Amino acid sequence: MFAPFKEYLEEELFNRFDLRSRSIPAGLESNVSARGKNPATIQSWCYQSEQLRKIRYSYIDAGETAQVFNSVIYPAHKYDVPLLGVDFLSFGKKKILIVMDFQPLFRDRAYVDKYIEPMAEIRDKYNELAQNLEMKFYDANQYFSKYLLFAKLDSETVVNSLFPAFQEYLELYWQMLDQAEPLTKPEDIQRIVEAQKEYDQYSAERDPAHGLFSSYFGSEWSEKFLYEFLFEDASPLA
Ligand code: BLA
Repeated sequence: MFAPFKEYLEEELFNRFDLRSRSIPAGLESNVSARGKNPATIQSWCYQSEQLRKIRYSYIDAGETAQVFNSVIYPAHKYDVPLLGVDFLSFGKKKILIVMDFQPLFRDRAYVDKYIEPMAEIRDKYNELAQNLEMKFYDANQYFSKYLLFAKLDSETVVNSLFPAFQEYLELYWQMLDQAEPLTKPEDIQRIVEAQKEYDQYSAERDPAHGLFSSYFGSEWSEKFLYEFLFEDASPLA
């Protein structure tokens, strides 16, 4: 279902950045579920470049039952650029939930004007992808922008509308990165270190996938996957 999105992202990354592999802790790169009647696999990839500190994406394939494409791109700490977040989930053909956003590290006016307002033009072309759904796990005012794509879709809309929107948001994201002025003062950079770390902590504590991971791969593996790979700067004890 979301394989073309993953392939498009990979092509873009490899064409635009000088990527190096970034290690994934042993045992977390992939897993196969031994449970249930539908075999489920999860596979993850992780890279870095000069501009991007951590690029990770994962694909869960449980056949008809579940397909998930999840990705977060973390800019280098010298950039205050938002994180790029993607969470596309399909549970059977009927239940498809998509989320994509430039996840803001700060909420002040200057930040929003610089990094969020430019999304408006694209967002306005894709009303069917922004449905004002209520968030149950997360707080919409933290680490989400007002121009996020958040919708329940059918598979036709995924192809006809989500795919072009995905391409346009990615293009804008690369542009923002290219135009970003690197911070030079240690205290400014430290502020980004902290903000990205808080994002990991917040996300690890609320991740709605915990139950899904646990049901397929067991709670021990899930806990490790969350705290040692997906959100590795979060502390399970904090
Ligand atoms: C919701 N994301 C979900 C749900 C699951 C996942 C199972 C609940 C779906 C439901 O309502 O039934 C799945 N999350 C995952 C998976 C991974 C993960 C598989 O981290 C990792 C491999 N989530 C993100 C990112 C964004 C995001 C980067 O990981 C930002 C774009 C958003 N996911 C997001 C939102 C919801 C969601 C906003 C709805 C949650 C809510 O209602 O509060």
